[in-house]
Amino acid sequence: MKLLVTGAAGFIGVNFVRYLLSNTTHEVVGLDAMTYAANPDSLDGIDRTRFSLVEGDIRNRDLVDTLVSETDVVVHFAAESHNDNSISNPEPFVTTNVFGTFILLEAVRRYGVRLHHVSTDEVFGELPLEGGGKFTELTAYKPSSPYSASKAGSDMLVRAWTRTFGINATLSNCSNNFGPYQHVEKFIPRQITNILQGVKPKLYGNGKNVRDWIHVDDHSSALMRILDNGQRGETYLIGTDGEKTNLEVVKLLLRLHNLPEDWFDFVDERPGHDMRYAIDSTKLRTELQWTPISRNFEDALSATTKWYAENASWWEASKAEVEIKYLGMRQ
Ligand code: NAD
Ligand code: TDX
Repeated sequence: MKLLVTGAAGFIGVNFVRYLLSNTTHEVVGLDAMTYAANPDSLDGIDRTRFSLVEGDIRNRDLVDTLVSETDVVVHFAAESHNDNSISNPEPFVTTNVFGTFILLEAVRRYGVRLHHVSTDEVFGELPLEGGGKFTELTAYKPSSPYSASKAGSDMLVRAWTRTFGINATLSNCSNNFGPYQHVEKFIPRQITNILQGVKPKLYGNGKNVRDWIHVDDHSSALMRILDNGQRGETYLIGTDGEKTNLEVVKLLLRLHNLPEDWFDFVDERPGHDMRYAIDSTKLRTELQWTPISRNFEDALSATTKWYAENASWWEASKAEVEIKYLGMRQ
């Protein structure tokens, strides 16, 4: 089988491509615009006999048409993905996440190609800290940020194209990923690389916000299961019951580095900051018999920390740019 993976040079895309090449005999073509979020070094060592990368934009109708016409399945990761960026400059979020998904949908409709659309739990908005239950496939959409609104828009387009045009699509909404190759603008890599550079971790607001962490390899295995057994038109929520406050994550990172547990700064709050996310993945586990690897969060975080310590050349240049950007954003 031949898969077209959009966003293949980004964090989850590159981990998924590596997972696919190790666990299947599929051929993979990656499509990536190589924005600031993509790092060409992430593709080092990937078996090029079964993988090739096309540098291009999902908003390019002719390019997308040609690539989709030559593929069996599209797995769509490409997106602008960072909430803070969506607050300072929302436009590419609308054009890539909404319009880009529209271009892909029209192409899969034209050529009768299967699509899996990768989305986020943020489309559901926030849960309260206490007594809010968890998100399920039936939770109503209530996005808070320009990022989550643009992802919600893309999900809605996928659902409409499935119902009205009968395209063969599935959709998944996953919780917060962590692992190797994640851009240093994101919470966990930012704090790890701060510590590695002798800088205190930075917590927004009061640090009590909760995220439901999943290792990126569990996201990949869930996507594989959906590609193999998912039912046309269905949505699946992906998560591994990994709720932690941001403060807990920072304290754990400090402990892993033998630093005092109060060695961090509180900085300005993120506007519109969602309080809590939590995924109920019962449908995926029961209907598709998906089981994540049972990982200890502390061990997985420690392995991720080790990866960043051993791969400083992968992140140092973008770290400098990111911290300049954050300086202008909040203190
Ligand atoms: P990322 O920002 O690391 O990677 C996104 C990739 O898409 C980059 O390589 C970028 O160059 C590419 N891209 C951006 N605009 C493009 C365009 N117009 N045309 C072609 N390529 C373009 O993001 P990520 O964290 O790997 O997220 C991947 C997908 O998973 C996104 O759709 C995101 O919404 C979703 N998701 C992410 C998380 C998470 O925790 N990171 C959780 C759930 C869902
Ligand atoms: O320096 C920081 N300090 C801090 O306290 C940063 C960068 C973040 N935070 C907080 C904000 C969030 O509560 O940490 C939490 C996680 O922040 P992000 O890594 O920016 O993730 P989040 O906003 O939760 O969104 C992520 O998960 C869902 C991904 O970026 C999205 O692409 C995905 O859809």
